[in-house]
Amino acid sequence: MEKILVIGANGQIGSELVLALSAQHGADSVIASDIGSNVHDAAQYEQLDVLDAARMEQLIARHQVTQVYQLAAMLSVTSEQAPVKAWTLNMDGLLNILEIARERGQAGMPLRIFWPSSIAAFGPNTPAVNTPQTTIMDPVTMYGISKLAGERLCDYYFHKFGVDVRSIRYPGIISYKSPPGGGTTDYAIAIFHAAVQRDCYRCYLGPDTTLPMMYMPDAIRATTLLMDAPAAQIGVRSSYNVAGVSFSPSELAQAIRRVLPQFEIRYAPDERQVIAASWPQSLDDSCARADWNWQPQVDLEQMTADMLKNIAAQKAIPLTVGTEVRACVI
Ligand code: AKB
Repeated sequence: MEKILVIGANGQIGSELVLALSAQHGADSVIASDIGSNVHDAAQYEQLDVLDAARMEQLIARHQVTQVYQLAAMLSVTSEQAPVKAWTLNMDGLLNILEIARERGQAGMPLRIFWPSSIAAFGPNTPAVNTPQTTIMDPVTMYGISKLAGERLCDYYFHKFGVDVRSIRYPGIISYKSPPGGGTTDYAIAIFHAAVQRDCYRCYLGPDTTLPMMYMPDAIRATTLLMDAPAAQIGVRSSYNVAGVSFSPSELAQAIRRVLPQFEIRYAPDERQVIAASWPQSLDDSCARADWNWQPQVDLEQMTADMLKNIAAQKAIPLTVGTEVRACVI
């Protein structure tokens, strides 16, 4: 029986991953952990600071953990505000779990590790359209630099010590259950909240800034598909490109307008535009497709309809066509 530890379980991806893993393996098999309290009422919860390697090791031993999803990290925008803190958290958090996996593997108690990389690991000299799996990587943000270094660490621990570590370069993840925190792609969630509240949306990226994105159900499926694949099928030990949908703010606004024709958007690009401009527009994910049968299922129209419906239900606001929008102040 698998025993699964999710570190960073209070975050946008972690909170939904705990639910999906509990449905798949049973709630008894999943231990949620984060630095704070059990905000999502996980059935089993342990407080854990990812920088506390001794406690991490103790929890893994006590629960006889076989798989760890190490999701605790600072995202692109918050990392630019505190680069040294971001480097420490993002790198030491990963290194702690890789070292524990190395030691346990040598003692005959192997751990399977998942660690998220990001499209931020690419940079301005990376081919932006249909970005290949293996290509130039010259990230210009501290977040991206930590992701690229993390990918190299994962590859190193697999080849040098046989640690079964697996990773995905997540695009921007769109979801409605838990808010994202401090990312450049967060506009693509905030826009739906504005649309439902009948607010005009002030977008901090320019209208044509195309970025790779993915709806949360696809992101969770990609993650568990990769972790469930036999080790022999995992040909990439740094991190896999996975593609969902690519769109720009103006294309997303048009998709929202097909449901709510009154929706309005204005553009006021800020420093996040520089980050977004250094990232790919779309990804070639043929390696993930070939190695572990990855296929996205949700397109822009389906995602838009589902986001609007669920956010409207959460806020108890009816999705009414033609309702007046508050004036745009820019
Ligand atoms: C961010 O915007 O920082 C993240 C990411 C693309 O990794 N969503």
